Amino acid sequence: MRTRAAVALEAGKPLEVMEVELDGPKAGEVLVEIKATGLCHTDEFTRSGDDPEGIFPAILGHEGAGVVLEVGEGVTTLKPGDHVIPLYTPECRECASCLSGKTNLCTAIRNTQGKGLMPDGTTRFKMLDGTPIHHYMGCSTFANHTVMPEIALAKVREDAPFDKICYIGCGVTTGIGAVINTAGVEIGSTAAVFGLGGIGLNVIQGLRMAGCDKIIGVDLNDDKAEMAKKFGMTHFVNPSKVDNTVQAIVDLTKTEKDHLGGVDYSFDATGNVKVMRDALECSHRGWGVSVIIGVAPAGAEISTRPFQLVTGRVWKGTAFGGAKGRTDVPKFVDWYMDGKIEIDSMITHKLTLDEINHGFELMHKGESIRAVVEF
Ligand code: NAD
Ligand code: AHE
Ligand code: ZN
Repeated sequence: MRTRAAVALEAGKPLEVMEVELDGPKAGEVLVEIKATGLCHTDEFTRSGDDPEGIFPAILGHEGAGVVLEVGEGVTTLKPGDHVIPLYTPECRECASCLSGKTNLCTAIRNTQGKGLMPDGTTRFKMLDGTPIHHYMGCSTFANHTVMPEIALAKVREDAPFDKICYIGCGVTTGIGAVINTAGVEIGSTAAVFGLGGIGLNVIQGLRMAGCDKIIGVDLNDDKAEMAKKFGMTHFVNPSKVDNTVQAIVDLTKTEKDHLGGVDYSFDATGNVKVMRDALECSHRGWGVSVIIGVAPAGAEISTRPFQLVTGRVWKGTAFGGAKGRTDVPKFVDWYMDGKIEIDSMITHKLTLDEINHGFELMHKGESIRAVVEF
């Protein structure tokens, strides 16, 4: 079939919206009509050329929602008409990782996914001249139609609006999941969140749900503070306006009984390795846990004095908020529909596919939280 997609032809170039050819689903695969997709900073990271796994030409996008149109041979858990959210972290329920009970990082198809291919090692997308186009994160939601493995689709309720629940495909689940699954934040904790964008705001929302007492937001952009306050931020630090960001956070958490200070939990949602260091070092001696969410460019490395860890701080990372997609994503959709989590106000811009590059401009200018393309 033919469909319309925004294609990343080369690193660093704007996406080009065009008609592409899409082959139907093979065994174990599903054809999905994408109804809406969010623009996550990770799409921009890959588009820009910073991603060591970036392959071009590719159809980016991994934060979508849509409807099943057709299923391939052997597909048993989905049928045409089902509403689905694509999962860049699939859940096969059979691999060693899924069975371990210790991680959400299903390994069933990670190898081919990282090469921009379907599990059989081929691509379903091509240009009208026959040039193959790579898949991205196993999703390619910047296309009106895509083909995905059955294990990489979460079936969700049919009354949930696509233009909101697409955000659960990455940002919402990553942020809230980082708090609940990865950090395991307890009631009464203190926390610092670095980067108050589409991910950081959901970390803040998760911290409020977990019953955090003090939630310190950190961002270079003062304009991000207003929205963060609405989601539960209690204090704001702009690193460009203080001498020492770590000290500023430590000072905010000192009490009469605790002269040391430091947050119980910190989260990096910037992808900047210097910020990751600050996030670790502002966490409390003896028990502070710092969670890396941000994705850093090729070649970037984190560093700190080992003494920071010797003295009890723990450095962790999280992908998709530690969520098991087919199991957890439908629950996130229920939480949204039941009013337990807020999404609508974070979707600051709605675009058509033709306007997708404007969405990346808004991200760069710091003017959007989430821009969503509706098909
Ligand atoms: P975003 O662009 O919406 O937000 C980033 C925020 O960080 C912005 O508000 C920006 O002003 C702020 N910022 C940038 N540099 C800063 C600095 N030095 N100090 C303080 N604040 C700074 O991006 P997003 O969509 O929220 O994504 C955030 C990061 O999370 C990206 O690196 C993205 O790739 C990553 N991510 C990771 C996962 C995962 O599963 N681990 C999932 C989604 C996104
Ligand atoms: N390709 C990059 C790494 C990108 C990365 O870490 N991706 C996250 C999800 S970001 C979603 O917005 C992830 O899920 N990682 C686990 C995995 O298996 O990719 C690189 O540096 O090579
Ligand atoms: Zn993402």
